[in-house]
Amino acid sequence: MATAPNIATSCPGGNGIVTAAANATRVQINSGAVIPSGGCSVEVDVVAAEPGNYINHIPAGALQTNFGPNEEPAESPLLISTLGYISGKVFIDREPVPDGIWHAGRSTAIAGNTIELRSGGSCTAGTLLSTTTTDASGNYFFSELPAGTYSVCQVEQLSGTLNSITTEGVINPYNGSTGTVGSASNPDSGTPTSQIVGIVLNNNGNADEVSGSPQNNFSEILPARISGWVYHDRNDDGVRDGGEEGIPNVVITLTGPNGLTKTTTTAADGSWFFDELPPGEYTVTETHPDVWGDGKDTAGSKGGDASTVNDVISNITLVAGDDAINYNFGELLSPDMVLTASAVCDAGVPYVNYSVSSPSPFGRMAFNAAATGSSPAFTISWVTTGGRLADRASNQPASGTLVWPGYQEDEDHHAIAFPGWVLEDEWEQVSDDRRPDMTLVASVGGMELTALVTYPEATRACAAQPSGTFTPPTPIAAPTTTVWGLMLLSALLMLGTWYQQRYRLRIRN
Ligand SMILES: [Ca+2]
Ligand SMILES: [Ca+2]
Ligand SMILES: [Ca+2]
Ligand SMILES: [Ca+2]
Repeated sequence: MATAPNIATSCPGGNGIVTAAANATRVQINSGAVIPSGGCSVEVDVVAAEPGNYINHIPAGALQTNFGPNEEPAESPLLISTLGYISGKVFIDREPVPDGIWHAGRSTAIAGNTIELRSGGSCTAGTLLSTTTTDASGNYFFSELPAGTYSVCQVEQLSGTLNSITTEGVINPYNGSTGTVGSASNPDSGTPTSQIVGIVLNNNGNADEVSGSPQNNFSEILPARISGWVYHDRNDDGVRDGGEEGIPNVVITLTGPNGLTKTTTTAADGSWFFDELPPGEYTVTETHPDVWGDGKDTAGSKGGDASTVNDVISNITLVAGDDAINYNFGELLSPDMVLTASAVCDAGVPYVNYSVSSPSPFGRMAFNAAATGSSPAFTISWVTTGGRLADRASNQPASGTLVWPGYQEDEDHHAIAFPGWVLEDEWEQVSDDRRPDMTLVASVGGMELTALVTYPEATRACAAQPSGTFTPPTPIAAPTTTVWGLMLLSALLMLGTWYQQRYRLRIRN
């Protein structure tokens, strides 16, 4: 047994159930321990006085347990060499502050990770001498090395982990041989993901007696994640309650350790996240969406300071593997943004004039930001009293005029359809959810303003003329099919009010 034996066991109860003393020749699992079905393993370091190839042999019957002796013999090979070696471990460091040190019971071994041994002091320039993979305990081992300079190179990062501390090993001399520890790093290029280069193993004048270098360790960490929402805090309590919708397209910036800066925008549901984060202290900053009134900000599951600076949540400490949620920015309807809308009739055509406005400086700024530029930002929707979306126009200015949905003209701007009227030999009124009332919804930056508007007149031609001046919008494209009777009707309509009064309008039940 090696001095200060390095014990590891998968048996229930952990390392404490194993007795293995320095220089002893015997390992014991203490009385009272339970061996699970399928067995468990005990690992210890062993030493030998003379170099050579040994087979550790446990004959049948030599292993005594309360349930009887082992029925089959067991063998484990052991090579004792005075040539050089380089070894180490690959593992997940789960300490709150990662230290790159293997902690039995807390760290997790990474098995099957590929490690290359290259000649000289570079993982990119050195000749590949050997490749191995870590065993179930995360250990790798290159042995039988002559004196020389070597580098060990971790080729790939285990999926789902981030680089943490890579540690150069120590030099174990043999009979006065010397050596120099390597230089550990995680190259910025990512090729290889981690390396310990320039490990010098010297002999002592005898080519067969070379120093070794154990504990060249690669530690990794689980990344952290942080997420939250930007939402309409309808009751202004700083809590994202049911029915409080998210606000999309809001810019969120994350700053963190070592100059880390990341930016994202909220999704359609108002959510945002950053992942693959190293441990450290973070700050989340919201770029406040102009058209909204500002609401309360709240730190989430891993704490932080949401009260010192508006729209900033700072002092968020993330440790490896953390999933920090609910870092939320609540917003309010801009109190001084209003939508006004009124229905008008002009030359027999039903229109709505709408306007989004604001008397206050903040509101005007928001309003101007949305209303100007190459693509005005307002979306105007028509919603029936039954909740049906009847029409929608995007990229509209903050004020304008829209034709009532259901009205249509031909290419000569003659009316060929009205909401609630059908032409069957003569115009007949039918039920239509686009009349008499509709809700006009102006949407901008995720905020919705609404106004109820009433069809200007119950007649198809909305005959009562409004007062004031009015500029009609660009005509709507006419249907492709032209009906002769319809054209005649249109021609008659052009003759004016006198003809309009001649049409009999029949109300159908
Ligand atoms: Ca690594
Ligand atoms: Ca709320
Ligand atoms: Ca805000
Ligand atoms: Ca705020």
